[in-house]
Amino acid sequence: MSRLVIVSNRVGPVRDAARAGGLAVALVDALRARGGLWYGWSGDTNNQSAGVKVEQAGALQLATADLTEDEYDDYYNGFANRCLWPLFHYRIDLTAFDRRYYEGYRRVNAKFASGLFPLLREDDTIWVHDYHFLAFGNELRQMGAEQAIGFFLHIPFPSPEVLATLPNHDALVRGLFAYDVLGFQTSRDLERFCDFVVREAGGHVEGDRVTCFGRTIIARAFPIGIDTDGFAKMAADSEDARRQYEKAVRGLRGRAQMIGVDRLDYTKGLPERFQAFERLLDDYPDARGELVYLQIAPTSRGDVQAYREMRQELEGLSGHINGQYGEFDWTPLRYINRAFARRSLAGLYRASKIGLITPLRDGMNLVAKEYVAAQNPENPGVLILSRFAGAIYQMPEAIAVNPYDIKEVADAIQNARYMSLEERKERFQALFDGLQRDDVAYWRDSFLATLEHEAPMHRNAERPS
Ligand code: ADQ
Repeated sequence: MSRLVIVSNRVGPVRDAARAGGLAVALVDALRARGGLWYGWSGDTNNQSAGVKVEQAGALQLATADLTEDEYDDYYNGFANRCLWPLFHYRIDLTAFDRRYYEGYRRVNAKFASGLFPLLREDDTIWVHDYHFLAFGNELRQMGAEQAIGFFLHIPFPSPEVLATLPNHDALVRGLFAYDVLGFQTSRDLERFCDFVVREAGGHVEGDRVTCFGRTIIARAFPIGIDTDGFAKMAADSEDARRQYEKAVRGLRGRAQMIGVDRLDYTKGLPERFQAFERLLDDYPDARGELVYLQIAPTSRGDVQAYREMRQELEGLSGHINGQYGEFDWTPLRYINRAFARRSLAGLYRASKIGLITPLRDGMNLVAKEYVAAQNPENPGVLILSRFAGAIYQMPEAIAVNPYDIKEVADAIQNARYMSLEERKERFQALFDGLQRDDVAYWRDSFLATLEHEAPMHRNAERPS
């Protein structure tokens, strides 16, 4: 079996199991099983070029490189997080169309590719992740890399009209054709990509073979999953989860809890969610004193302006709701601005009768899946899920809502509060079965099987005999 090389903006966490999410664990498992290399940014900025640092972590190697301050500003904060992230989530209003950012992005993709190139072996399989590295494969090819290279996009692929607002969209899409396999979260993302290729770039599509710019590649949807059995077991059996569960239930004193867990990000629809909760308390007075909404949202990307503004807005809204509706013995909204260990989260999910996950746009959303996996099958909670999260395609038994429609979300919460045990169990079982079938190992293995077994045959067939 060939060596696996994973490329992503951040490496790991590899050693810290409490912090590592299902995705990191699944990738580390694959790297360990076959001996592999994980390559990306060290997380540090440094103006003296230190090159690539390689360290051994058991059976796998970690290779990291620093960014300079300018690279950090232009590539990471600039093009990745102030341009691609908002644009791919349909927030043209927040997108900074600054050519300097794009230049920085190209430079960093090239720098990282030239850092990896000398470490590569002839028969490596290379798997590149996410929007930070759209141009990485093309840079490697320019250096002469002939290995199988796949790419997976964790965020949505936007519609052609939205993507076309980006000045350098043609070069970015052209760069994607350097990969052998492109993976998207949902069939809708895949459709939008194909639409772009056909309408804007004059390419054509036959099944999952997409031809453009003189190359044919495989493009397919590979919806990402979680370690369903592991998460369910952790929620039910781990000491930390149980302790957190018991603490939460004690604190609730017979009240029901509704939970939301998100990175603090404008794509997650948090202000709208707070407003929907307020609307619930307005329209359904029986919820007052009876329901506690716990929102966990640790700060992310705090040095980008839009994130700081949203944080202020949320503090204002939560203060308003608690001031308006709170009683001396009931705080309606608990808004906590920090990350929790995964085990504690599992206990909190299990202690919550409702999971409220209403992003305005989301590639997949793993929190929705974790919430379901953590439930007690004998008395499961209800998932309310945005119709704009990729997860909705795999989780049709959730209550689907339009996160912009505050009244609809308020009604869905009320509906969830009174859902019968029988209906809750039915929905839970269907959701859980789906999560068990399409878990993170399935996602990883199906992507790699396509890259390693289908793409080479297809590349050979393309070569003139
Ligand atoms: P994210 O936007 O980060 O990921 P999501 O999938 O919801 O979104 O969460 C990723 C992980 O972060 C989950 O495992 C979750 O438990 C953890 N997390 C979130 N908030 C936390 C908190 N307060 N404390 C501790 N852990 C927390 C991107 C895309 C998603 C896509 C994933 C994976 O934006 O759409 O699902 O990648 O492909």
